[in-house]
Amino acid sequence: MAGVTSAAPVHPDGLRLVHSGKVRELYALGDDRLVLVASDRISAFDRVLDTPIPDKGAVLTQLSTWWFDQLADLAPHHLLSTALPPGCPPDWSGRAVVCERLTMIGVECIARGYLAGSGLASYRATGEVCGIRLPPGLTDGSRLPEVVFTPTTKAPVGAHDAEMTARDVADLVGADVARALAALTVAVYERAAAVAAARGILLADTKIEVGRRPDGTLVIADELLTPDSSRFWPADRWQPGRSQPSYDKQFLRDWLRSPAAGWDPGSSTPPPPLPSAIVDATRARYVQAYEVLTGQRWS
Ligand code: PZK
Repeated sequence: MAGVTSAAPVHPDGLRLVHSGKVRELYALGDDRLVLVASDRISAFDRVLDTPIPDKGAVLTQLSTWWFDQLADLAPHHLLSTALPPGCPPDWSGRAVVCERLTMIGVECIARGYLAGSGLASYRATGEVCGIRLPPGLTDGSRLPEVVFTPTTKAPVGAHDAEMTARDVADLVGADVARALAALTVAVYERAAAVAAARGILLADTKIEVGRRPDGTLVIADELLTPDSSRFWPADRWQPGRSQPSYDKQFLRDWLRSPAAGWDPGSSTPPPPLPSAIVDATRARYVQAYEVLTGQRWS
């Protein structure tokens, strides 16, 4: 192709970029498959940081792949292969998967067994989460009397997801699909919570993405049960009434808010570069989540 130049980003043969997220990209592979590529970029306070976290993309991809395998008998999933298709850059190895192209359902499907994050905020404001009334007296980290389905809208980039009631979901996708989504999300939570419990980990909540095949079959897609989509808490340190230590980015957020960072997350200035100690500690948390949950060493 001598003499051909383009301002568009270079993309591998046969692959067309279809979505670019904050930290991941999605390429079409022919008409009915996608390549999902996780980068080492990390986001916090709705910003993508300039400093990458080495191996983050591979750790999350491989943890997610492990979970798809653990849950394979529960429901169909979108994963087809972890082998890198011809033409892909070799540095995608370990952090790209080939998956079935689905029609995605525009609902973030969340199940909660414990109260934290936006669920806690909603409970404190109204006593309810997604229109579900919860008993009085619950606090940060409380176990819920039963697992609840607490869906949210999929907001466009820059906007925030909003709570949906069961009725909202039914109005969007129909009553039958709404019931099936709730049942699937709760079943994924229950199974994953049991797997995690055997490793000494509490699964507080999880968010799954669901798509449909042309025949209507619901299929679990995207990343599954990673620290970016779920709250995992060391069970032996669980203590309702405070924010729980977790395997997520809380550590990074705490540093970004600290005087050491010299940055105001509420400002429009870009976040500062991360010191190597913060990069290393953040990487170690992702690796630890992988190792504790899978029982395998990261290598
Ligand atoms: C799909 N996303 C979110 C992920 C991004 C955006 N199997 C599938 N079929 C059709 N669409 C999707 C999937 C999956 N997974 C996922 N958007 C569409 C997303 C990664 C990067 F930019």
